[in-house]
Amino acid sequence: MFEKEIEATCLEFKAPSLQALCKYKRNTLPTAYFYILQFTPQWLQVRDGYGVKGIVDSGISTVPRAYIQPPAEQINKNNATICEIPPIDLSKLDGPEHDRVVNQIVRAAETLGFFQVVNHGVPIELLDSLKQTAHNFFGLPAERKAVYRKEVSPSPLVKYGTSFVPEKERALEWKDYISMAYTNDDEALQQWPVECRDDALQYLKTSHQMVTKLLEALLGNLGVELDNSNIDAFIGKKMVNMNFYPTCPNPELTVGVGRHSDMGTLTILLQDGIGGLYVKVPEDSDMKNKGEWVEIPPIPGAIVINVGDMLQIWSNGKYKSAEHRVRTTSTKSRVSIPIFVTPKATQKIAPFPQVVEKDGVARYKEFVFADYMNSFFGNAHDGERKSHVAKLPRHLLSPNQHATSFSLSSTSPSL
Ligand SMILES: O=C(O)CCC(=O)C(=O)O
Repeated sequence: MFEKEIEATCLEFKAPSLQALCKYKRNTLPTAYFYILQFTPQWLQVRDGYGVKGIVDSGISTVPRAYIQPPAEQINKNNATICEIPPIDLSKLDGPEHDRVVNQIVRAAETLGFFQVVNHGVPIELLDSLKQTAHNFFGLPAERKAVYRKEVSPSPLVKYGTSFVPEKERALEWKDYISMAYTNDDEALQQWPVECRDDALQYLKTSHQMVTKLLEALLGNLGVELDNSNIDAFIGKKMVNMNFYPTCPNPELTVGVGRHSDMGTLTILLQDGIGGLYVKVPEDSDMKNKGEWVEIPPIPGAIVINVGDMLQIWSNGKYKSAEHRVRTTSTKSRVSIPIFVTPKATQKIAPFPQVVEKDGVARYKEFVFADYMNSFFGNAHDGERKSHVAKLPRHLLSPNQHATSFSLSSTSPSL
């Protein structure tokens, strides 16, 4: 593949072959391919701020080779079943049905790790407005979006890009995104793109109570009480993304997002009506269709919630941070707007002692969240379950090994 480009790149670096280029640049093959990709006119266009949307708008009739996934990663729409789990009504948490709703939340986290919620407290008009805002942002001229490219963004909080880690991926994802990290209201209002900031900030703020209630339920079930003194250990950082999946001439060959699990505590996801979000039923779940991909159907007014790797680790594997991926379509562009809720970078993470005590074994070793994040963003979406990075070989574990050493403290006393 890329014969001409390989030749041009090798020439540029005065290397006689691709293998020699890898050796010379001390690169792995995917990184070498990334260099090569940079020489293709289409990639230059994507990189310069046009995004995948730019190449679609230019009128292509087949996907460029760089976006063709290996057969194992291609998504066969006909094989997937729809997830039939009804949405959970969060307004009932405040009434006599509180315990039943908590059980629904816990059961969903323990089985698929994905569920949908309604009556969640985020205004429906805001959800509609967010989707329109995402379309408006990605519809801007390339030069207005390009100012937020990682290399040139005026703010460390804002990043506009394409795919996940293009320099590490053998095949690119069919997606553009804008990512806005939250520090405080003032910085968000000053630094987030003016076209998205009001809706994105409102979304973040109006979803806070829902996040707290969900966590109270999930942590309470593990014997951990959520209060002001420990809340930052779980949700100390938040980031709002807007994802844009342009129409694709060959949806069967591409992915919008490749399979991955989310690294944080919880993800709050607004999807539009197009569909295409698939979740793999965890192999260690007690659902009957283990290992199968199920589609999370769009439900008007609902928000999708999923368990992240940290919650899986704190729960010692009880709650599932499930692999998921997104298919592309040829008919309509799709938007989704996730809020990634994570601990602070300095947070120490390990299974809760009370859970370890019950289980008789700690399934994960302690680490600092920043190290996990670095590994997450340093790897392509290739299906490797990142929570396994922290998994201890069983023979190294003695019962209750971590039961006494874990605390919800940060490595930095000032946090
Ligand atoms: O677009 C979606 O439905 C999911 C997005 C996603 O998985 C991500 O942004 O990590």
